[in-house]
Amino acid sequence: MNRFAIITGDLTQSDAEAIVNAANRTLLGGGGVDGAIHRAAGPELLAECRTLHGCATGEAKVTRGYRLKARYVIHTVGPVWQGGNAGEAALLAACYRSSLEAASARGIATVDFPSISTGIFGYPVPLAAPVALRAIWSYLEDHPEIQRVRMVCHTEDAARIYRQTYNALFAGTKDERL
Ligand code: AR6
Repeated sequence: MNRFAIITGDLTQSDAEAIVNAANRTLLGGGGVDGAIHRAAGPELLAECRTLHGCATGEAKVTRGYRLKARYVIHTVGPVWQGGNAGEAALLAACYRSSLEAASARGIATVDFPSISTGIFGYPVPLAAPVALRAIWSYLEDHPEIQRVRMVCHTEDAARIYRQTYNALFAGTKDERL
């Protein structure tokens, strides 16, 4: 699939049109990748976020990227891991889907994601990876307007798990649309 890649790096340095922020429901900043994005984007990002009045878990809202290379930030709110029986997988899939829907609606063709919920929110990477990859894959199948999606892992360990999961799920799949 040449419209999707798994890479290791710092999401704040991304050259995609939009990066996705793993935010919380207030959209007013925090630690992890959220803190890094706000530091890199500058205070104008927080000012715009204040106008959005938060975001529900699984949904997404778009702001400009300010001092980032990325023109837009798509803020989504992942589920807090509670053991797996609280609807976490469906909410995590909804984050990826609603972020990509927001990209399509704005004409954004390239999107870079962090591994949503797998830091402070505690979702185990081996359980998050298949949910994330299936959600991205099925969106790309139906939406040719999205030209490139990347999963930007912060560590090699996480990238290895995403790659192994990707190979287990999709090895041998030949679909001209992807
Ligand atoms: N680039 C790419 N990935 C990163 C970066 C970076 N610069 N920094 C961290 N990660 P987290 P969550 C990875 O904790 O679990 C915030 O306080 C990190 O290794 O950022 O969804 C929010 O305000 C992990 O794999 O997000 C919320 O309150 C992944 O990003 C809460 O944390 C997600 O980790 C959200 O928690």
